Amino acid sequence: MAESMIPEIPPALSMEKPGIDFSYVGIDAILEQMRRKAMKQGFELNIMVVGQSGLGKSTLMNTLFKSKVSRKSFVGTPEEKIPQTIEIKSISHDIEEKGVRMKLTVIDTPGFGDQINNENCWQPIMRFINDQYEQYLQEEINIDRKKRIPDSRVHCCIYFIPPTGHWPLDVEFMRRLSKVVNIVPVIAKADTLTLEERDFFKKKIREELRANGIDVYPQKEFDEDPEDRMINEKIREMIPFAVVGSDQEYQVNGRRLLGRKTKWGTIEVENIAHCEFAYLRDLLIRTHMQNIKDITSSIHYEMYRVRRLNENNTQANGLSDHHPASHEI
Ligand SMILES: Nc1nc2c(ncn2[C@@H]2O[C@H](COP(=O)(O)OP(=O)(O)OP(=O)(O)O)[C@@H](O)[C@H]2O)c(=O)[nH]1
Ligand SMILES: [Mg+2]
Repeated sequence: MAESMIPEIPPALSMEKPGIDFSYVGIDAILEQMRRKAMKQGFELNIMVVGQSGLGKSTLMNTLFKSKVSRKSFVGTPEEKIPQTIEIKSISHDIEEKGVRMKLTVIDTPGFGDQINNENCWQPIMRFINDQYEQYLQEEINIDRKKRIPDSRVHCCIYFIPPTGHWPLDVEFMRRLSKVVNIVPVIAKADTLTLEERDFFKKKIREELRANGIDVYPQKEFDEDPEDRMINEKIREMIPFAVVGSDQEYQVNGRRLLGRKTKWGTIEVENIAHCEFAYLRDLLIRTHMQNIKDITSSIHYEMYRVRRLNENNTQANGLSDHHPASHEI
């Protein structure tokens, strides 16, 4: 009876196999185990879009869903006009490719800049980001802790800079955001700039980010080794990505592609000769997804957790009666 429960030794592990290499330990088999575990669990990535009103945040979000990332799984009505965003809204798509599952969530936020007083326009967004950390924290400290905590933390925030030049408000917003979340700045509606203007503006923004101590993703201090540094240095030289968004498909030379049709031709959104949307998408989804999530977890979330712990200690010592909101920085 008991014997029948012993699993059969697969041929690869059988000692009787002729010509077996006894010096081979088989540590590399861990890779296959990790791969199987990851395939079973799937991946989650939460991206937020932030910026002034009318810069094309919702459009770019749709571009991402409709681009090569998930064109297969896209179901929707392409002709619908995107309305102005009036509340923070999360939209998720399940994507599957070669057996790997991924849940891509985009958090669309209402643009600011419409109000007469835009002073504290970052508050609802900062609150949302911190609320997700708080939810995760509560799940973590729960005695009946779930085997797998649902992760709604914002892994990355795409910050839209107007092509017409940015406001002091944008600098202040990015400065605050960069302390709690990974931010990737983009120049919105880059089709409205000439190539020279684009290059000049990109350089100017990089200088200004540096001058204001705004550390955007990929942050230099988190480069893991020289190889990492080399790759990330190239990205840092390209930031901010000059993007163009569209949810309309056109037929160009027999190919269907996402683009913006003008009198002079079609701007192909996914063509790197036309704009840098594909670089942004590849950074987020193809090359740096795991790293973006690791930094969220080990740096941004960890900082939030420590802050909350300190708040609790202060309260426990009766030093303050301040409610642990942790919302504002
Ligand atoms: N030229 C150009 N127009 C764009 C681009 N992306 C979006 N638009 C247009 O800009 C307008 C506003 O786009 P939305 O995507 O609604 O902008 P939003 O940032 O979500 O606006 P709010 O929801 O008000 O914050 C629409 O008419 C879009 O067609 C772009 O890359 N280039
Ligand atoms: Mg919108």
